[in-house]
Amino acid sequence: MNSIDMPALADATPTIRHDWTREEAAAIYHAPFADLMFRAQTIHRQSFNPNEVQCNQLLNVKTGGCAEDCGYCSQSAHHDTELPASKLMDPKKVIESAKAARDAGATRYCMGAAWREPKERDMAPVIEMVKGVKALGMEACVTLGMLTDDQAKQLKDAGLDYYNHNIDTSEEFYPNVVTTRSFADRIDTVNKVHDAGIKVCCGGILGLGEKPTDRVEMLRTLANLPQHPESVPINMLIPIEGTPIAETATPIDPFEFVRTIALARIMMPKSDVRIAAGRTAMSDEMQALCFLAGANSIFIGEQLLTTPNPGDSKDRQLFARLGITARGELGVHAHSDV
Ligand code: SAM
Ligand code: DTB
Ligand code: SF4
Repeated sequence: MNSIDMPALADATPTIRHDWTREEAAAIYHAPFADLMFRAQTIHRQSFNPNEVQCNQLLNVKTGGCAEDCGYCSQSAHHDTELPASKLMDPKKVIESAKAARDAGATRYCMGAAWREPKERDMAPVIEMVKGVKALGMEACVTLGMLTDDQAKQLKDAGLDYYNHNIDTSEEFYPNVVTTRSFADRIDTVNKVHDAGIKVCCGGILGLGEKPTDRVEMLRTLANLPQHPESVPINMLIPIEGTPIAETATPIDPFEFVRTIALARIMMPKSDVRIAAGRTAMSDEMQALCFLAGANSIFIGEQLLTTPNPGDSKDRQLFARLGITARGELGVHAHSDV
């Protein structure tokens, strides 16, 4: 392993670049672990309080029956996962759940719908959800599949803060994961979201059977976009029975996961980097290494979209043991009038 350049002291300003080469990104990913962690942690401290973690709560507002064939997903109509499909939730119920999440420490509420793309008639209820979440003082995020420019504008006008749309893996490996859309389709929607003035949440999944190069290239694609996604979720595959990828994939080495987090932090110094799905299968020590590598965001609560998450009491214990606090917590009393 070859050592890599170390950054300037923690009070320096990070350099924001959009011209990372394959070779430099790969050299960082494969550097000796101590060098990689030191570089990532130093860069992390230039922009963030390393003892704060931003907390998000997910809710699946429309479950199952999705027309896309993402090989990892419980909600694709192409796989026999025994997940019952449901209609779009009542916005009032969604807003009630958002209020509970805010009181548990979440500052952002992320609403997911298992759609290839929203239909025009879906926009009004989704907009009502976004406005309701905003009225609680929380940031609002939705993930609805592909968008038109007009739909992106409608969401922006409703006050939407973030749109989640992942590229999941490298362009080269992408056809092994999804065949009903292309990598270029994904980038196209990401660009539309950005052009509408909405912040971009875009990341991927590890443990699909991809190679280290695919992880590096996925992050290099994001880091070389004209603007870095403001939020970068890194999911660890949750194997779902009945999905093709669950049958072939083998669990990722935890150090490879941590290296990916570190590379995201180094190449996108000012973005929030999230340990997204998969924390129920991670040890506390692995999560602590992710935070040291520059992760500064998680999903809280008992449930992700269709699968379990560690839950608040476990996360509270972890935060207490590591001296971490939730960033910008709104609390039960901050908005007692709502
Ligand atoms: N339908 C929307 C879309 O594809 O953009 C939104 C929902 S989709 C479930 C959001 C992301 O969750 C996926 O891009 C993937 O990265 C992650 N994800 C889905 N199923 C997962 C699984 N079984 N394990 C880990 N991550 C998963
Ligand atoms: C993201 O990158 N991960 C979240 C969110 N964005 C929408 C979803 C994780 C889903 C995990 C599998 C499930 O619960 O179905
Ligand atoms: Fe549909 Fe999203 Fe699941 Fe793909 S990841 S099948 S687009 S819900």
